[in-house]
Amino acid sequence: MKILIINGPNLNMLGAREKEIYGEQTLADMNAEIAEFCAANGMETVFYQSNIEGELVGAVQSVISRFGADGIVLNAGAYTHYSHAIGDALACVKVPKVEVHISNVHARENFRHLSVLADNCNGVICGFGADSYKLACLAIKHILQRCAK
Ligand code: CA2
Repeated sequence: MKILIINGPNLNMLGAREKEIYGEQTLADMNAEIAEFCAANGMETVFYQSNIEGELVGAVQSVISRFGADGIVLNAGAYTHYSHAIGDALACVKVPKVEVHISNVHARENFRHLSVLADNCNGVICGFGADSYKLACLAIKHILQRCAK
């Protein structure tokens, strides 16, 4: 079981600034922690990050053909709040998908309360830092195991 973990714009800057919101870890540190957790829980991981909307659309579309993955954990960053292109891409792929956020978007500015991606995902997890991604991977594992029965 392999999970594709996609990070969107500016998440390559983790650990460099806004540490009070997003924490001290770099993206590489966070990915290593997620990979270790997933391996201990019987999941492989593959990571992708882009600042470009079209590249994120491409990654979602090619979850199976390019990444050979069975599910998607997606932090689309600010695109979460307005990218119907990414929303449409999610609607087209028939693998389990979980939207995640490091911060609790509902405790922040109003524009962060809206997700145009969530209705094309199985669920949303936010506010738990790197643990948001780990919980999302567990959720995908549960969905896939339920479907296999
Ligand atoms: O909380 C999250 O994970 C977000 O998806 C992060 C996005 C934000 O636009 C969403 O509303 C919530 C922003 C990512 C910016 O990441 C930075 C990290 C370090 C330094 C600067 C930006």
